Amino acid sequence: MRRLIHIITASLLCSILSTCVSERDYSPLLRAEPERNSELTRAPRTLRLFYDALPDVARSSLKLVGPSGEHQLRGLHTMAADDLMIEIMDPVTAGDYSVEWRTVVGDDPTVYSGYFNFSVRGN
Ligand SMILES: [Cu+2]
Repeated sequence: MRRLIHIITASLLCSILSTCVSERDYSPLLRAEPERNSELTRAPRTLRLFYDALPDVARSSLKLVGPSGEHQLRGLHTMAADDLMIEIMDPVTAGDYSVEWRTVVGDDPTVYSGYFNFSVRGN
């Protein structure tokens, strides 16, 4: 009996681990504005991220970090196009930026997170 429990536990653990491994590369993020790894000539006023299902705004967050630190963002919402959108409050100057996101989409209870970069070119 003890041995059987051990086998069941071991196989359960394996299936949990393999699920983790296979889902590690998966990201619900499809595209973004500004685009991932893009080089912009005009400073963005908003961030908009598109996912493969409707994000739960209450369980989502966005963060913008630039050369002068973390930017103040306002009004996280969805336009109901499987997106998250937020307004950038303070000026976006030339430099490298990273967008950090965290969200729950559709019926999937998993909290996904990730980040991407873009840069703004000075004149
Ligand atoms: Cu909007």
